[in-house]
Amino acid sequence: MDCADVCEAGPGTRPLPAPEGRGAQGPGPDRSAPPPATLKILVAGGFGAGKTTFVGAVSEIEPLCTEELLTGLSEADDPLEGVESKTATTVALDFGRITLDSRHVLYLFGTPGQQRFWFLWEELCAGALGAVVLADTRRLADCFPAVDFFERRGIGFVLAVNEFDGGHRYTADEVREAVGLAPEVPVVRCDARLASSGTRALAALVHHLLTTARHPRSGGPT
Ligand SMILES: Nc1nc2c(ncn2[C@@H]2O[C@H](COP(=O)(O)OP(=O)(O)O)[C@@H](O)[C@H]2O)c(=O)[nH]1
Ligand SMILES: [Mg+2]
Repeated sequence: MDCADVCEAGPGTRPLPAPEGRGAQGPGPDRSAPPPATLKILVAGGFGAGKTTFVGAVSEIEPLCTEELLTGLSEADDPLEGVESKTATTVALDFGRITLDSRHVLYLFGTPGQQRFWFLWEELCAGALGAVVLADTRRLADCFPAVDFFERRGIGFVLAVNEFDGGHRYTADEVREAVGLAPEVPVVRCDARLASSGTRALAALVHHLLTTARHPRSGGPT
């Protein structure tokens, strides 16, 4: 799979501004080389589905995340049923980076899961190549808003089932049916704590985007 294919597959690419500062004279980076293109991918899902964990595991930089400690007061807004071990909540978004090669840099944006932050989603999805929607099978319905959001905008996504300890293990087909996903949307298993597992989910997304770019469905988004 070639990153160049992904860049040509649709929106979500933008040249990075040329770096400033030292190196204008003498040896330095090859300035004749085009700046790397940025690819934007969103990581969405319900509260506690593992978005912050996912971005942190796969990012090559210390992820920028805006976590705050959960308090008794915040529980009214962020119910902890099913995720009682959660001690912090994302109050804006998570941000991480993966350099694919000298020409392509992937930026990951973890969308805030809480309903009160949905207004941010419109901004975040501008120019996005695609999305990973994390699903927690203990609270599967929490991923429905994200699935609806991307389906309505025709943004390609994969559903990554984050298998929490003690959660029931469903087959991909059972999850697909319960969520009402179109047959072409990939359902992948994932452990958001593991970089290798997150990378597999991202690879599945890229593969899906390439496939749909080459064989678009007739009718387009609804
Ligand atoms: N056992 C297990 N715990 C996870 C997994 N992914 C996330 N967690 C934990 O679940 C909690 C919620 O994850 P977080 O990333 O904050 O969820 P977010 O609200 O979607 O950002 C945290 O305590 C994580 O350590 C996973 O795949 N397996
Ligand atoms: Mg979070």
